[in-house]
Parts: sequence; C-alpha cells; structure tokens
Amino acid sequence: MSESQDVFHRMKDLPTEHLLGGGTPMCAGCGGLQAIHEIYDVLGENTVFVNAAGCMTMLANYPYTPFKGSWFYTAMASAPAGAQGVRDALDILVEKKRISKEEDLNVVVLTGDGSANGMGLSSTSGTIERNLDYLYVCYDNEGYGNTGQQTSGGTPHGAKTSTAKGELGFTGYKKDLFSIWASHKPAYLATIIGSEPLDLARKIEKTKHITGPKLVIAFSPCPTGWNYDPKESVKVGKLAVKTGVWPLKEYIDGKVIHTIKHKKRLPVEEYLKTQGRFDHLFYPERNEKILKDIQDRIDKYWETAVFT
Ligand SMILES: Cc1ncc(C[n+]2csc(CCOP(=O)(O)OP(=O)(O)O)c2C)c(N)n1
Ligand code: SF4
Ligand SMILES: [Mg+2]
Repeated sequence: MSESQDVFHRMKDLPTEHLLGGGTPMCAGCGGLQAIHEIYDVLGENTVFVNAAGCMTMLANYPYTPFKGSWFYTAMASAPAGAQGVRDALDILVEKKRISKEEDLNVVVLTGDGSANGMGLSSTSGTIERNLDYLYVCYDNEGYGNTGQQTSGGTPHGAKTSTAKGELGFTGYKKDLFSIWASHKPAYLATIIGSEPLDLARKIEKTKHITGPKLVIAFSPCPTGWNYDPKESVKVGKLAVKTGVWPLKEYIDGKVIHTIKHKKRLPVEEYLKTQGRFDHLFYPERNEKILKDIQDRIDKYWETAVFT
C-alpha cells in the first residue's frame, strides 16, 4: 500500500468528530472542499449539483446532503450528460408553470480531474457543442484521489502517485484541460483556486450572468494525496499561484486573459518542496534534470501570457 493510500485508509478509521462534511469521510484541509464551499456561497442555495463519482460524492450520506438545493450522483463519465437531462427537465417544468422562474435551479456539474480529463471528456464536449446552459466545476487534485491517488490526466510531471512510484515519479505531463475546453469555444472558462477567494468569487459571480456552457477548473491542494500537513493547504495553494504553477485566467470571446499577476514569480522549488509527492526530486539527491524541466516549462508558459 502506498503512503497516500495508507493515510487515506487511516482517515477512514477516524472518529466522525475529526471529519468535515457532517460525518462524511472528507479529509481535513481539503482544497477542493474549500473551493466548492466558496463557489456555493456565491451561487446560493438554488443550485443542483450533478456530481460524478469521486471524493466530493462523500459529501452526501444518503438521505443527507450539505447542499440545500439538490444533489444528483452520476457515474464518472456521465455528469455532463446528467446535467443535460436535469436542465431539460427544469426547462419543461418552468414552461408548464409547474415551478416558478424563482424556483428554477443553477445546474452545476461537479467532477474531479480524473473524470474531466478522461472518461467525462466526450460528454463534456457534447454539452458545449449543444450550448447547454450550465456550469462545470472541475476540482483538480491531480489524481484519482478517492481511490488512493492513482495517476490521472491531471497529474503533473515528476509527481509520485500510487501508480507512479518509481524514482522519476510520473514521467508524462499534465493535460492542458483549459486549452482542450477553450478549443470548444464555451461561453465562459476560467481557472480558480480556493486560496484566492476574491478572484474565485468574481469569476463565479460572472458565470451567473452568462448563458451557455461555463467551465471552471479549481486547483485543489490535497493533503492526503500530495502528502503534506492539512494545515498547510492554503499555503500550498498560494505557492502554486506565486510560482506560476497554477495560472489564474479567463477565456471570454476567444481571448485568454490572466487575472493575477506576480511582481516576481517564485522558483517552482518553493512549491514542490512543500509536498511529499515530490520528495524524490530532492532526496537522497537533487534530480536537476526534472527540476529544470519543470521550471523551464513554467517560464516558457509565462513568456506569452496576456494580462488585464
Ligand atoms: C468507470 C469507473 N471506473 C472507476 C471508478 C472508481 N472510481 C471512483 S471515484 C474514482 C476517482 C475519480 O477521480 P477524480 O475524478 O479525479 O475525482 P477524485 O477522486 O480525485 O475526487 C474512481 C477511479 C468508477 N466509479 N467508475
Ligand atoms: S483525498 Fe484529497 S481531494 Fe479527496 S477528500 Fe481528501 S484532501 Fe480532498
Ligand atoms: Mg482527482
């Protein structure tokens, strides 16, 4: 059993008073949960979450859910298809005056990066093509967190996961989901993070006034899968932004604009060193090749970034 799986199994054995989410097995310090909390604060209770299998499914403990609106559980591949059905049903109810416009719900897909980058991608593509009016929230913890942090399409280069345990960690590269989604020309697209709540709130507020497919990717520091102390989650998130690992940006009308500019970007090592999943890049000796590759790619990205 990998260290992250081991931690995860130990978390399950904790008494419920140590757990977030009203007794559900969410980990303390979960960056994904922080982002969803903030998003829900802006969207309000008239929201239905269409939630694909993953960590956030643990929020609901039948027959309870912390969401006051509604919650609908789907298989990993089908949350966007589920959202189509829910949106269509709500539209019919409004049209037949079975519910008032005030009772109508925001339809929000909630999935992890595993769903978003992998099995859920084709059904997302379909919803954008059909111009479905909904919001997609992908919380990106860079792995299949709920099943023990296996490598996903969101895993970054060099990270150790429970399926990439060798001395190099994951030898592939994180998919550029933002560009994949942008190529579909959605109504709105943005990256967010819970540790930058004002930037997050401004973007989510904007989605409330735009009709059509709106998609956000929330970078989600994950103490259990990334192997760090839960109390460091906000610090890890802020370092992801300050080192340029997680660019905060928006896509509107074909343009990509960055919403937070750093006076001076910090070296990526300051972020990597906070997490056990990158320990092997520093101990027993530094892997200069991988560290340089990671830094070079970040530098190259920012050479062409456009700001407001
Ligand atoms: C088709 C299918 N394969 C595997 C699983 C088992 N499974 C449940 S949650 C999960 C991980 C999902 O990863 P992600 O979408 O990134 O969400 P996270 O767990 O990280 O929150 C997996 C593999 C499943 N539910 N369905
Ligand atoms: S494994 Fe990570 S993403 Fe999942 S609940 Fe725990 S901290 Fe959150
Ligand atoms: Mg994940």
